[in-house]
Amino acid sequence: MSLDINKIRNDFPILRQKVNASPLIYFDNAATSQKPQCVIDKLVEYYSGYNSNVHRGVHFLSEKASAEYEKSRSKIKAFINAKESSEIIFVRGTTEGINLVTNSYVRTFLKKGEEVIISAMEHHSNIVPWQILRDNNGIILKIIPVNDKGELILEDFEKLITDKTKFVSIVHISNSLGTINPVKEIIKTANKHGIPVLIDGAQSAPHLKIDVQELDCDFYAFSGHKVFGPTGIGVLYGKKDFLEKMPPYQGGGDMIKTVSFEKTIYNDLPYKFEAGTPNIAGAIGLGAAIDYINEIGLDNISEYENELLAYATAKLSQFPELRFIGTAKQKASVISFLIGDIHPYDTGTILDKLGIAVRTGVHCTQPLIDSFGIPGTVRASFCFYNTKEEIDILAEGIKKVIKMFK
Ligand code: 7TS
Repeated sequence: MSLDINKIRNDFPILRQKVNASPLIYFDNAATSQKPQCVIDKLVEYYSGYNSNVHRGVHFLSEKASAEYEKSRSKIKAFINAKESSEIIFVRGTTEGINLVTNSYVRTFLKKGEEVIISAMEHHSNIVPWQILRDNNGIILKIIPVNDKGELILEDFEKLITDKTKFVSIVHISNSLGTINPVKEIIKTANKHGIPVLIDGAQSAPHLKIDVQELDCDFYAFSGHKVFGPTGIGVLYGKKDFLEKMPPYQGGGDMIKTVSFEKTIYNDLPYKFEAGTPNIAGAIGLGAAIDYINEIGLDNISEYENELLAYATAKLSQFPELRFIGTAKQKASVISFLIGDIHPYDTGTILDKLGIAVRTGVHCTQPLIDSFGIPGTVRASFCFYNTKEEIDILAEGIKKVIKMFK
């Protein structure tokens, strides 16, 4: 099936505007994606129709809000094919999902001197929480290296595993290079050694069909705002067996059954991990975003985005001055590049003058970018509402940048 891109673009009001007198070309989808009207409408519907706290009132509005909130949880369960809705924890985003696991599971069950493996292409949110544990609890952090194409060196992964290795946490798709990691293989290897695995799905949930049971990962985290939903909402999936034995991450309302000064009984899953009033509007909006993705179909989305990636790669290859950073065999629709020795910030600023939004810098993956010996990259990340015509305009922009700096 080919997508009706004009119809799709019409669903995104933000795309109709001009920036610096040119039609907006939004190529910063890896940072956050734009929101379709149905998601915006759902937020307005909640706030204007049934704004109320969840799981508390017997009154009409609270029951309606609670039902919609839980309906979203069921949609997310189906979206990633979790076994049960209670395995879906609402969090702020990928960052909070990872911090929940490090603070609850790892802090409780790993002892000083035990090892955690991450990779050299992690986002800071899958590095720093582990470093905090290393510095406070004495765990040891080991890093899977990356080759010069931006692929994980898998042979080294097995070599890093010892009988002290107790956790693996890996990014599914690199936000700065677009590399799609062979996470299924990594999970299989780790499981063979009885090691739990967390997958950072921030960049995979918007682009690939995810089946957590098929992957057999123990945890999977993603952000609502990258899957066309609101900001401030995200998901941590965890296998029930793990979540059951983990202590709460935060204490407060809703995560308890009974409280006395002597003893508190915690609530059942998933509420044990949802202390306080949650982002109700965000969760309900995320449900609408998932309906929208399902309507288009993730297989159709992946197919079209692969077409955009191939087109852009061919188009930008015409410039001998342009150097691609990240040339993995398996790639998602992200192109990171440098033009000669022009600073990425300068390229980004000139492209912005033409209405083209790209991200420049280290993309919260400083160790990875440092390993290439560069100050940063210009990153164009594509999504299903982008077009080949927009990529042509990017190529024209790059031509201008080259001319200006000659
Ligand atoms: N992991 C990956 C792979 C990411 O790309 C990001 C955000 C995060 C974790 C953190 O997600 P958050 O929603 O909790 O902030 N990545 C980017 C980016 O590439 N540009 O801006 C944010």
